[in-house]
This record gives sequence, structure tokens and C-alpha cells, in this order.
Amino acid sequence: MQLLYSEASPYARTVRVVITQFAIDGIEQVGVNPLENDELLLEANPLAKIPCLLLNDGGALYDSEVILRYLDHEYCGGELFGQPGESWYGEAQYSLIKGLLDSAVALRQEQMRDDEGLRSPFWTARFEQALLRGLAQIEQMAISGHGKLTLQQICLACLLEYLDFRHPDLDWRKVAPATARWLQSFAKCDAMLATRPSV
Ligand SMILES: N[C@@H](CCC(=O)N[C@@H](CS)C(=O)NCC(=O)O)C(=O)O
Repeated sequence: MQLLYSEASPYARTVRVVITQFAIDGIEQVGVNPLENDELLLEANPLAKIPCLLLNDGGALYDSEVILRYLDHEYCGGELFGQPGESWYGEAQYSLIKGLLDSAVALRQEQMRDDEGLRSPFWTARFEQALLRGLAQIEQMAISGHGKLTLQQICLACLLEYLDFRHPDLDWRKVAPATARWLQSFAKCDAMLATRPSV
């Protein structure tokens, strides 16, 4: 199998953290820049988005949630998502973090529009506010307090390090100080260190 990814993508990082954490073999990681419309990516995913997992039978899986569900089912014994209906609040926490990833990436797209003179102050503020509101809520949810490694923790850590990487001026630590302290130690685990963006 091949995982099409980029180092900067926080969605791809969630998948790469799981691959590393669960020592999943047989997945070659192939770096692509989705904005360059790589042929391999376009053939596999008409949305031209990463991550995209190319299966050995010639098929492809996307988006990150589907890939994570596949890996969980095949290699992680269902530890990540649990049984359907086991925790609806846990599912909602995952949705919140996915939504925050979407806001963080949309905010990055606003930054990139600067080059075209098209940045929107309205949308920039809206994405920033969603991020700060969402992280203030996460601070109350004790997602980071679980002793056992959870999917929510993995996705949250990828989100927070992406914010530091792409949006260093967003002062998210002010609304989520306990979460920030948790990140300091979580970010040192092998799977996080091995997938940290270097660009
Ligand atoms: N919902 C998707 C989002 C994936 C996504 O937006 N990936 C970005 C990179 S961070 C991308 O490929 N962008 C290219 C584009 O939007 O054309 C997922 O969870 O995988």
C-alpha cells in the first residue's frame, strides 16, 4: 500500500501518527504536494486532496477519517473508534476536532490568498474565532486527561502543532492553558516526533 501525504498536512499527520504508533507495516509513505495536481493523486482521488491511501487491490481510500477507520479495523483492533454507539460524545469530540482542522486549514488558505490580494478579513476572523471557541470548549472536555491513548488526543495534538506551525500568532494557549501543558508532553511521544513537519 502507499499513503500519499505531505509533511505539512495535519490530516495526513493523524494517519501517519497511527501508522507509527501501531507499528503498521506495508505502507510506503509517498510525499506529494496536492496543489501541484500530481497524476497519481488525481487518478486516485478526484478531489486532489491528501491523505489518500492506495490499496493493494488498486483501489483508493480517502478522506482521513475513512483511512483511520480502515486502519483501526484492520490493524488496531477497533481501539480508536470503538464499537458503533459506544460513545456518541466521543464521536462528537472527534467531529469538533475535525471541524477545527478544517478551520485551521481554511485560515491557511486565507493566508495564501494574500499573495493574490484577496484575503478576506471577515473569513479570517471567522476561522480564528471558531478555533478559539472550539479550543476553549476542548479545554473543558478533558480530552487530554485520558490515560489511554485516544483518537481524539492524536487528532488534537496534530491540530495544535499545525496551529503553531502555520498560525504562530494565534494565541490559543490563552484559552486552553491545561491543553497546552498536556501538549508539551504528548508532543514528545515517538509517533509525534517522527511525523513533525520540518518545512
Ligand atoms: N476532509 C479531508 C481534508 C483533506 C485536505 O483538505 N487536505 C489538504 C491538505 S491539508 C489538501 O489536500 N488540500 C488540497 C486542496 O484543497 O486542493 C480529510 O480529512 O482528509
